[in-house]
Amino acid sequence: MTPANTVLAISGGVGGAKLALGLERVLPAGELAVLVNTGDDFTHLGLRICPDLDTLLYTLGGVVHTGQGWGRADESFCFMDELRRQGGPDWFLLGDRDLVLHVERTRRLAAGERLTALTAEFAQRFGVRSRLLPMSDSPVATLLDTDAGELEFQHYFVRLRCTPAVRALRFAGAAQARPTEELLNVLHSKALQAVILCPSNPYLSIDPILAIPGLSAALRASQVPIIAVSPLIGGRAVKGPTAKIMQELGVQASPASIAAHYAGLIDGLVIDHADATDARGLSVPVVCTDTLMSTLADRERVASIAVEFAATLRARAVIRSRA
Ligand code: FO1
Repeated sequence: MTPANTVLAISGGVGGAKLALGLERVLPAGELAVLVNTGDDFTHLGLRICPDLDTLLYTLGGVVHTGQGWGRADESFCFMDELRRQGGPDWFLLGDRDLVLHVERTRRLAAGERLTALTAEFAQRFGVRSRLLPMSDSPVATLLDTDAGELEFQHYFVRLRCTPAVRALRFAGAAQARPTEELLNVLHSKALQAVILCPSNPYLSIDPILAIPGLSAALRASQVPIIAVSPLIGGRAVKGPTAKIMQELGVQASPASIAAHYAGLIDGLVIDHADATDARGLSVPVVCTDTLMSTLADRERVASIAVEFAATLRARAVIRSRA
């Protein structure tokens, strides 16, 4: 059953998790569901690793390394030290505690369990009050066509530190992937009040989700406001390669480009004051605020603004005709 007044946040990793935490704290308990990108997932050292799901688990579970925004706060690296000593691949850091999730997930997936079901169980064990919903139970892989050849996401993002220039992206497996029953129940529920696209990278983190046909269609058919929080501040990304990728794809890093990217999907856009002058004449209603989420108070404030914005659009019945 979908609890009354559910808000669905759509998130990638670090940036999205910050807003998701704010939303969890300003909404009544149990009223947040988070739809999470799994296009970053990969198999490494024989382990199935789901970085964005784990970032959400750790952030909402209160155990995240706050400086990094991913991984665990109270972590040790005996496994990595030994792996390095044995000449194993050491470019992707796996902490000893973090490793447990990857080992357990790999074992349980191999035994036939669904990613959604085991994520729900992990979330419960971490004391997470919100529902974490992977975008699909079947694997989807974000692949980047770059000037260094085609790269799997983590090789581009972590091993090569986003240095290669991106020419195009594709999401292998997305066309065959199906949204889960749990996610469709939320999207079809009368209890759903709003959908909030977190300030995650539209190309790397949100597009893989929208590439799943049944999911994109269900979102577009929903009769609740869909708003996005822009990942840009003054034409730059707070963290990560959003602005760099936009430039490489020949798109100006501006609110207008974010609105155009989500055209036909969103009903409103939250942008930073620093981008206010670039926001004139946008095709959707805009709310300007300070979107930098350094502190917990910032996260709660941006979350409240997003929830109130969606409520205003709902009251005014501003639901765009979605393509
Ligand atoms: N990000 C890094 O920049 N370096 C790492 O070594 C690294 C390891 C890692 C291990 C587990 C995990 O769940 C996430 C990890 N991340 C690491 C973060 C992650 O790969 C990216 O931030 C996301 O995929 C982008 O959202």
